[in-house]
Amino acid sequence: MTSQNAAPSAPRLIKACRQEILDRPPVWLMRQAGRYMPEYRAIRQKMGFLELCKTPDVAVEVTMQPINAFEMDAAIIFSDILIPPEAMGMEVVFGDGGPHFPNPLQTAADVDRLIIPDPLEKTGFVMEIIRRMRQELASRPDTALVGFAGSPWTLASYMIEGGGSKHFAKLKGMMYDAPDVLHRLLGKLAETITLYLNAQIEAGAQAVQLFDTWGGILSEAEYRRFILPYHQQIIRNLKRDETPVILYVNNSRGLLPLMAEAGPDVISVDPLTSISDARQIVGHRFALQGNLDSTALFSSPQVLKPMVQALIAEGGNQGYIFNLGHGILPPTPVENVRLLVDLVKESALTPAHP
Ligand code: 1CP
Repeated sequence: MTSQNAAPSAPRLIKACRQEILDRPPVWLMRQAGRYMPEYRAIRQKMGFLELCKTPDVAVEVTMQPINAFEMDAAIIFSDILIPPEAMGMEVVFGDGGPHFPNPLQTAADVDRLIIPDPLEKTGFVMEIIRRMRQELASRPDTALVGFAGSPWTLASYMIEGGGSKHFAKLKGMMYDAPDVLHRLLGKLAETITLYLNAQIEAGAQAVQLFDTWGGILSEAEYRRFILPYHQQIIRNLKRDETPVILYVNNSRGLLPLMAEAGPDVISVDPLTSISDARQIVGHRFALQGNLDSTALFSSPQVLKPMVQALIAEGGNQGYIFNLGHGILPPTPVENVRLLVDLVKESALTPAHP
């Protein structure tokens, strides 16, 4: 993918993924639709989370809420990483304390019972959201549509622990005691996620992001065994000629070279490594995304503004996407989100081409 071959109409985010020189970086925020927005909370009063994910009309409305309110350069489809595990045959419940699986995986037989779902048959509602979103964005050709999935390791953590976890004792227990069973699960998940993301690309997702929220709990040697091969398998098998792949790993300090080995187009950097250090570590083959600390959005505008401006200057206008280092937090003040997006959009670093 060279800039000479790029379609002139590609959205700003896609141009940044291809490392084209821009007048300013694109901006979007991980988990930009959600509980910090009063419009989202109003819809959630009337509807459960899973029902929302499976009702394309409403999911499209929620996907558009941050775009209508703040005009980010990308929309991320409203869904959750735990939709594919449900399609594989696991019951998932989204409660007030976060999602959980009432019957977590414990044995080899539990893993063997999981199916590799046909993404259209079992998760057709996600593809429908994507198709409708592309129609919705037809009048905003510079706003990209981002699809996503959880990575096998992070999905396995929820499926084995039964929900969020502090120590990941069950997951690591399987890793130490029954690594072959864990590999079988990770292999099934990699196959499922490859099919799922390719279906999203076919439905119209213009970039896809792989979320490895819990990738950072492993040592480099363990990451090389239990995460990297599955990232490589997924990324190698995606239909990505025109669709960049963004890889996000939280707590990725020390793991950035291994993220690079997975071969994505974009490396999404968490808040613990500076963008300049990340660039030094991974080189210029990758665009970078990130990495404002989500809690910076709780600061006063006087404090937030110079932080955002410094990050815009550090990231630059080639191969950089402004984002947070992790998802936006529910108590985030809406006015600070507006300030952040406006600052990036006003930042024009070089004059636009005539
Ligand atoms: O109560 C509610 O309204 C539900 C809250 C909520 C929302 C808004 C959940 C439950 N999921 C989502 C949407 C979501 N989740 C999106 C799309 C929205 C957007 O980006 O605008 C995305 C991309 C996710 C991805 C996701 N879900 C991740 C990976 C990203 C990350 O931030 O690390 C993870 C780990 C999940 C699991 C999950 N789903 C929901 C919660 C509260 C959690 C975290 C559970 C935990 O504590 O481990």
